[in-house]
Amino acid sequence: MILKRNYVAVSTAMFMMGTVAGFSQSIPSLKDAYKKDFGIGTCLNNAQIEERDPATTAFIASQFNMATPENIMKSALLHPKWDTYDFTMGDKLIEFGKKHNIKINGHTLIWHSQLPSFIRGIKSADSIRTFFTDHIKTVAGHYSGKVYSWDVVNEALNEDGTMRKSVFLQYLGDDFVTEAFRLAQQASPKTELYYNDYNNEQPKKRAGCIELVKKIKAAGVRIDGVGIQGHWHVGKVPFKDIEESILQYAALGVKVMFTELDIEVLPRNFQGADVGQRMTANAQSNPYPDALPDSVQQQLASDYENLFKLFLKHKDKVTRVTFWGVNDGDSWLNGWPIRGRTNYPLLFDRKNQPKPAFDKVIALKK
Ligand code: 9MR
Repeated sequence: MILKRNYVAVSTAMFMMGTVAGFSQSIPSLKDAYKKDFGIGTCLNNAQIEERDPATTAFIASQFNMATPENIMKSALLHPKWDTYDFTMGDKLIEFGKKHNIKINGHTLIWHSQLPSFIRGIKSADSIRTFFTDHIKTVAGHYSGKVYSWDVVNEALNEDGTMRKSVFLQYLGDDFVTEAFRLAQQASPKTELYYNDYNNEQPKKRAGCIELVKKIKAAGVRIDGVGIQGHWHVGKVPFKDIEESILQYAALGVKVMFTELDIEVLPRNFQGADVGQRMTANAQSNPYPDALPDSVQQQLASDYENLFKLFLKHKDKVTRVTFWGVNDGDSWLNGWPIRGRTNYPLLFDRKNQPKPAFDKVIALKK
């Protein structure tokens, strides 16, 4: 499979012929360009894991050396009933990784969202503890030696750095984070273990995150890294906070990674990735249904360029950069916080063609 950059040629007929149209030039590989610096990852959805489109599979294998399941390893999907686990899709992902030389980051063992529906009926601490313990032991045990790493706990913090009021906090108290790492370590001793959150480059949330890491370590439990999700906004990427966070997390002796990178280009009145938050559509909420205006495209390119400059500056501390989607068409941001928008947050367009942002990121390595 030869991966080519397409230059749209003269006639619509030729355009319709896709890769045959016009002339073409090879697309450089992100993972190869950055192979001495840090891993380059993407999240993967069901169609991609099942290799429904061979060209997409080849494209993924050419660009990425790490992957995170976008949804299939969340507890609602892996653990649909109290005593039933379904590893079908997760096992397919493991095979995908082996076949294409892609390391898998399990996502995620303990998260307040996308929980199995039976959790809502549970009203006792004992039962929540049984669920929590069995889930981690069974899932981390099943994938022990198969996944490279786990996001053990996801999004346990509020914006002010306090602990989020989740079902786990409510019934198990704030030691649940340490306990999750302890159980994961027992079930999967050779797997790297991470805490993952959004906005944890912001000073208050970062302070809470630092306390969590210290607490886990003080209990003699292993934590290998902190994931900063990196759901940012065009023209407003918080470079200073990001750099400060890389330094402060690394000073704790943990790896730092950017785990769900995308840059929002559409109007939104809040920052972050709280899936519970929604906005109402209005006449201005989907301003670019056909194409991204050049000025925004250039700002996006410059933001990505500056981000990767920063990642490279701290490549001794940053171990992975994972995009939350292969191309703009895959991104969850087309459906959140308003459904049915046309978003452009990634490096590849809807046809897997490189955008100016990709060219800037590659140019840093030339
Ligand atoms: O991209 C995921 C989307 O398909 C799901 O509908 C959503 C549901 O909760 O989760 C999205 O992924 C989230 C990730 O697992 C954790 N951080 C925030 C991500 C974006 O919401």
